[in-house]
Amino acid sequence: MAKKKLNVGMVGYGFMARTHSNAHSKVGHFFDLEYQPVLKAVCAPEADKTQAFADKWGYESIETDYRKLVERKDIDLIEICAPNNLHHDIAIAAAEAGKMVLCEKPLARTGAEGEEMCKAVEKAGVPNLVSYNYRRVPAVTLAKKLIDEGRLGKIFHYRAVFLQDWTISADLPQGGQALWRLDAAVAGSGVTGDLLAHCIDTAIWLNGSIKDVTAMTETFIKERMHTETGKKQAVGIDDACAFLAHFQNGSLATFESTRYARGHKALYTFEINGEHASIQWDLHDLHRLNWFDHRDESIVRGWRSIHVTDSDMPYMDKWWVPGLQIGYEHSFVHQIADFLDGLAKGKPASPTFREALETQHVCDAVLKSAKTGKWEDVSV
Ligand code: SOE
Repeated sequence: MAKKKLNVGMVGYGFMARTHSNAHSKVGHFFDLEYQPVLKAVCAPEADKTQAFADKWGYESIETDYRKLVERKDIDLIEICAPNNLHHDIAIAAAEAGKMVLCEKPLARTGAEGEEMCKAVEKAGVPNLVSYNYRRVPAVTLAKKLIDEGRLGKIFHYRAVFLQDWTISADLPQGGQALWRLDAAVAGSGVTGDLLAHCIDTAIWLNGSIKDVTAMTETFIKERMHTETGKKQAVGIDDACAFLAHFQNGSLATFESTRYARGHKALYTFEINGEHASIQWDLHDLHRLNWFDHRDESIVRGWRSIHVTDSDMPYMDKWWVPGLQIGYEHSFVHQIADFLDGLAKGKPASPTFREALETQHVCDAVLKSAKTGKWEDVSV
């Protein structure tokens, strides 16, 4: 049967636009879906770079103004892979033009911006999704299944870290195309919105809502040259952040993130300890889930490392044969597959803008607590 076409208008041509474009190109080869994405247009202000991206990934056309892109009749889905300060305006313009919206994480710079974006997509009634890709790493999806089946019993502890080391040099400028993540005006925050947002999204998905937090942040390099002004400017982002939290279900959490952990490029790990069992996951070994079950007979009890590749594991029947693992980029393929499947079934994929707003509220409470030095409730 001929597939329905879903015409994609991509905003951005950076790292995330590559992950999303790759996912669109691959999804139809591996998943049987009613919809097939068509790479219609890519949009960014720099025409030459945008054209080069279009040529490389097979986009049919380019735009240099997102307002023109969202008005185009031949576009169904606007995908926002632009810096965080643009998410709000592009998402609202897209929703008002009746387009579906897929937005890279974090949803917005603040909860207030995110709330306006939620209202816009809800008023327009357009399908929407925020890209928290790690949920769709099969081992993480398996963790969700094990928890939902009650195999861990009552959850006591949730522990997450996301460690990097790429901003240690004081010579690194802030701002501009490659380094906007260091510019608070553009990014909204530092590691809190960029890295902890991933940890928080996974945590809420696996273990439910977070009630309150107490946090500390640090900016180790206080001034950096700004790429756009050429001047030294105060650094407004958090280079490191650690916080404690209570979940609504009574469990306790610790979260830590930094871009100053020498030796770590993207060490995202979480561990969950329940009454009967514990699980551990590590992005550097993303196809494995570690599992300890106290109910095992004592002489064989111990941590086991589940190689998540068999065809009865989440998403794995779509790929190779048991024993052959997949990687980071596949989480984006799974994301678009779930989004397209949700469209066909009229059942939205998660997290929608509204669901992802919860992560934004936790980030706001974390940054507030780092300033007040007090426990802060998470807004609902
Ligand atoms: C930052 O270096 C970054 O690219 C994040 O922006 C991504 O969301 C994360 O998945 C990897 O690290």
